[in-house]
Amino acid sequence: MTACFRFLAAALLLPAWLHAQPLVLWYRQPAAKWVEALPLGNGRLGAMVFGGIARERLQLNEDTLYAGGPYDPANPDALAALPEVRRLIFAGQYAEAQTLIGQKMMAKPLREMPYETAGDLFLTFPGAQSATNYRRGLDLDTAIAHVSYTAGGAIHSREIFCCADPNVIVVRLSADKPGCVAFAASMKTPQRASVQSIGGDALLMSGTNGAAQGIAGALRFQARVLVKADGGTLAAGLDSISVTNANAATLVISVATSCKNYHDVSGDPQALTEKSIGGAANLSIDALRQRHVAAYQHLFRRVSLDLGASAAASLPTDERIKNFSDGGDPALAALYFQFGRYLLIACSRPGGQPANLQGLWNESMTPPWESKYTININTEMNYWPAETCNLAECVEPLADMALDLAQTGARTAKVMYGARGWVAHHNTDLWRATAPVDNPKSGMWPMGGAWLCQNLWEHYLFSNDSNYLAKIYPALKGAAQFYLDTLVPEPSHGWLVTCPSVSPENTHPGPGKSSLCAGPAMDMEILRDLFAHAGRASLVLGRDADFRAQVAAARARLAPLQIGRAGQLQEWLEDWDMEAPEIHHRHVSHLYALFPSDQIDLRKTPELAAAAKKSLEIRGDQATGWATAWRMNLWSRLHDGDHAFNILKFLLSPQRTYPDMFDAHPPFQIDGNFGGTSAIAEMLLQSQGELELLPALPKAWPNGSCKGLRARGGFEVDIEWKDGRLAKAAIRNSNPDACVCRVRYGEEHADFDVNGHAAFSCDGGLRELK
Ligand code: FUC
Repeated sequence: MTACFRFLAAALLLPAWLHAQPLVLWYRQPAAKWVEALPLGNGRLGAMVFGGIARERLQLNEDTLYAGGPYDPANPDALAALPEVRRLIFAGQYAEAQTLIGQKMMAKPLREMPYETAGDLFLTFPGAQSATNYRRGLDLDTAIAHVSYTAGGAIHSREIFCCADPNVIVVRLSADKPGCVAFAASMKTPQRASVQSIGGDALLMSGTNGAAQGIAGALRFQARVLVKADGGTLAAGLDSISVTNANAATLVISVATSCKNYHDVSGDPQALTEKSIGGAANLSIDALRQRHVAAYQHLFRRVSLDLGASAAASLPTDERIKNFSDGGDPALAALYFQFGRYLLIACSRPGGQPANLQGLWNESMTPPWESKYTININTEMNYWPAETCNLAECVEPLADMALDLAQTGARTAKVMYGARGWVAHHNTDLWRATAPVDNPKSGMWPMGGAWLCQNLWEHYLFSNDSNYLAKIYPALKGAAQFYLDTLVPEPSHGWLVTCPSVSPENTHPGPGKSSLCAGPAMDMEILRDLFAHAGRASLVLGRDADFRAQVAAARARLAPLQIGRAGQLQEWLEDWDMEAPEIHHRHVSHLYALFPSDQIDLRKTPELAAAAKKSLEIRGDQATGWATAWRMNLWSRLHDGDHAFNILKFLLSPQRTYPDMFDAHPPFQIDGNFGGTSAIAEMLLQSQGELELLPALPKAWPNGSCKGLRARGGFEVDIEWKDGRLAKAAIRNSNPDACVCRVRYGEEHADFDVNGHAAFSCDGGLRELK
């Protein structure tokens, strides 16, 4: 056989779904590990699809299935200890402060509730031990996972998708010859639950969640699987359903808990699962697929990205990840970018929970860091790509969570600090716990809620939606009020600072090997944003003039950004950076001002930008998954595309990306995916003030195009570039109030009146195309 003929033969055997290649993750073998399985989700339900030949495993999640029940962990001893803790910190007795915080100020219980798996659906295929032409994959354009292979003389196909309405996971099994579909379906779970078959064609799992950290389980849950066969025989066992000699079969899966919200667990999982299954039962597979694809593509297809193609793109995804750092596969970076968008659509949609540390995919009862919300970076990073990558709707669950935290955090503010407003520390969970957890070194950070407010503000900047602003205003105002009541003047300059606090998780070299301190740079940066945004919101909404004056006055007294003796941006009030025990620490908290905030800017604050660059150089490029992705965003803001691309080579290598493209902290944590997606968008378009085209285009992507990225002010942008230079751009305006847009490309800039739509060319000057 000639090579060409072999190629053609192989191409002819390819299943149809594999032809949509630029947007397909695919593999030549089933998943052997969980991080090889492919994720599906509709914002509430999730499934990891393994694609086994003799046995398919669908690991299932529902985004409210956490341990425990409503609880309030605020420690009433904290308030009395607070003055002494502050005195110790200002006296430099950090270790003593840490001990006292450990005794008096930490949450009870000390850890939050874990997010847990619902269990597994297994499909066993009798006699199907070996197969040829095996392929499995995930088509990002349709959000459908596929498995296909030849066995027993027939080509077998599996299609799995997670439909938003009705809220179900759908599995379709078919073969190219009649009567060849045979399998047995069963379920298993580590939860306190039982499984039985019901009605002759369905499985029902019912159970209750468990206790954790002494907090009793308060949730009931159910999972249902309806099996429909086309031809053949359907038979029910005690806890299984089998199908033999069918032409095809469809399984519809629903999971629900009794969680209505963080303080109400009176929901009815039976009614919910029956309703979802009922909504799907009478729809044909084609109708279900059509509904799913239409709803998904409404979000996904807003953005396209072409960074160039090469022969490497025809390899399976796991092999491409191994080779990416060689530099010859720009299309893998585009796939990674779109995978991040896919994941956000799959794990964060209106009405559901926000994306947690693992999005919504977790196979364990005791996952790393409880797979909940770490709000000293990770949850915020999850939403970095939402606005720029045109998925603004996906932010809604985050805004809803912040509004919940404003409720629970009001009690924590009062009980622990005697303050108005609300506060959340470095973690939260389904039950919206807000007190400091784990240990003082990481937990005693009263800024988690304030940082979330920055994400919320971004949503306003991209939309200019004043109804939305009115909705989030109580959260902005309450967060600001907390700091008006709790900031204290530091003894040397009288600057207003947080105390006690930490620069997230980084030990400083002051006495006592502690991270406890007053007024770390990040806190000051977050507060500069919060006070500005809360003040601006009150102005736009025409409310609370006194409050506006108060936040402006407090803002002016915050400790300033300082440049240290190595030319670096100081992480703490003291010039400690160069003696810090972990000089390459993963968190780059003080660089918040450069990204995600815009307080440091290459053009507007060049000295501070140079200091931030110095800090970044000192920290180094390689860290945990999310920390690597943060560095990539930062280098993009410094307009160094080649540096950002070099970091991507590490992020998109097997060291930081699993075969299914999930980010490796390690272990799996989804923030790195979202941070990486955001960074690629930042390389192509930025909009802090001006709408800047290709601010950090690396040499590795000389030709390409993107469509549908979004800029602050409500603009949508298409860009085309050739030989490393901008060729053409088009800007659409979805906000009729803001028509004039300042566009920048390198040193050139021009103002355009974008009334609806404008297109530009750039061949030695930004010019409008009439
Ligand atoms: C923060 C990080 C860790 C990890 C955890 C979930 O504490 O410092 O690296 O990502 O969150």
